[in-house]
Amino acid sequence: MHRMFHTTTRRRQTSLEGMWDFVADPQDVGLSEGWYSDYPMNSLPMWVPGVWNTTRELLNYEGPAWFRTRIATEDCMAAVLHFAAVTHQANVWLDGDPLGDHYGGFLPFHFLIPSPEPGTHELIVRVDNTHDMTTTVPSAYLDWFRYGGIPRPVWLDELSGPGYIAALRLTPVVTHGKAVLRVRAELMNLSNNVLDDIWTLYLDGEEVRSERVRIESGDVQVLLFAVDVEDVQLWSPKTPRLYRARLAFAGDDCIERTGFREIRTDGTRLLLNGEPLRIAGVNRHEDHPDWGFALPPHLMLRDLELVRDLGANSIRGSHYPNDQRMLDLCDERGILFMEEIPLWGFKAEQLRLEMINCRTSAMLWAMIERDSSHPCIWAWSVLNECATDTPEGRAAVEQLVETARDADPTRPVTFASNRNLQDICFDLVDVVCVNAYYGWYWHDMTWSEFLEAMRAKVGNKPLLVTEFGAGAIYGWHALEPGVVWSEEHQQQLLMDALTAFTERSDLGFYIWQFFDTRTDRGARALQRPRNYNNKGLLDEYRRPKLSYYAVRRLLTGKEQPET
Ligand code: ADA
Repeated sequence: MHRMFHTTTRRRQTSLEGMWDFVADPQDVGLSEGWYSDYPMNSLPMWVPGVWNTTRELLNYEGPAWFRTRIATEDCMAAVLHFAAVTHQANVWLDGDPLGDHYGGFLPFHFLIPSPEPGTHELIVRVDNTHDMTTTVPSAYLDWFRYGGIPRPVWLDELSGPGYIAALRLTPVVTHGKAVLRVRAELMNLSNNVLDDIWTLYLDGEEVRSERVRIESGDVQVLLFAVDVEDVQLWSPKTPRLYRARLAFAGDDCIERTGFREIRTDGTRLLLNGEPLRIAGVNRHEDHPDWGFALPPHLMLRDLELVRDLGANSIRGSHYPNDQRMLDLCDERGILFMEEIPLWGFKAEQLRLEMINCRTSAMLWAMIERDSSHPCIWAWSVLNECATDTPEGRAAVEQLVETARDADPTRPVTFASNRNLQDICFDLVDVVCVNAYYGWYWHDMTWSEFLEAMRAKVGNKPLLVTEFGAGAIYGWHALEPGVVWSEEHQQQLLMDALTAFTERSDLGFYIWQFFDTRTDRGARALQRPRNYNNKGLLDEYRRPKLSYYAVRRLLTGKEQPET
């Protein structure tokens, strides 16, 4: 399932999860040799959704690769082929004909296939995970692994028509306890005749709005409206009340889920439903040694159980739009989420490039379009550790913040800086986020001095330390203090930071990071033993280090279990 709930009652939905055929194309000859209609014989089996890097001989493969599967359609008016994510460039053919392409490794896309012939069809996808310094987002400079593949679900919807709901976007808004659901939908007429029919929106099974529309053959009608939700039950971490919205139109329907809560800033504070909210969170990559970033839902759930056990109330989905099922689970469990686009570590000269600007704005728009219904998302983050101490950085932040506010005026917008006291963009955002590694990379100030200086710079705005941490190799111990990579030293540095944070009432935080993650072998390989970023509270198999228990004690008062 591509979500944690059923998304339709009308469409015939087929998951394309399974073993697909796979051929790597290191010489990049597939396009000129026409592999889209003449697929090579020497294929390997490859699990979808998955990344090819979990196949031993392909661990470090970067470049184009070709996937193939077969899909079966019955008699229908149209079919829609959905990809929840392909990393990073996808070109898609059906029976040798191009369906289209998409760039952006963490966001969904789909193709409408009008009146497909009943029977079996050959689906071929060319995937390219090449990273470079001038056109791709993320770039080739990274501190996570360059996985490639089709890491999230692929599925086919068959439509009986004549109506097709081509898009449904919900934005829940609460102001002073009054709830409104903003709806944007696209209705299409698939038939050859004029369609004169009624659409209806249901909330938790009750009809809340219905209207007649008249749509010419092949045309699309955009619906844009808001409905008041009376006697709303608010979503909160303690009572994560969700509502089910169903839009029905002329033989089609779409189901989405949402929750109503108010999130706003008030001076240095964040308020959730009018109550002060203190973020105590963890940074989490989508990563596991056996799955890369194609985590199956039961592992997402397990991670969330550990977040809960730790006593954290939020996840920063560093550093890209997460699988939507993870957000569904956070909605259900009342875990807040900060979501980000993968604009990571870009320098001024890269931020000047037209291609980068276009791609990042498109990603930000698409992320918000996909996720505005999720009550767990409390902030959009537009970048991480870019040159926000330069005019190019400022121009990029200006453009991205404007895009985010246009796409969703209801949530705070932020970015994560490591330019900190030199940053020139904090006035552009609602919440200031800084990454700082005192005691690990940095030694020029104490935490208290840094936080004091940051507060003076930022003034009357919420301030979060979105990253801080230290590395430790799981199971590596030292009696003496200060031994780098020991669990004891990591614990000491994290506690030093958290003690300084808890002395202040005006600060939220996200620990870097929840568990160890496989990382790039590039520039920083010598600072990354095992080719892992070892700053996890847990190791990559989610085995706890001393820091896990120390943070848990601080956040929940719970002691380390006796073994
Ligand atoms: C940065 C970056 C993280 C990670 C971290 C580290 O702050 O945002 O992705 O690379 O540093 O471990 O050094």
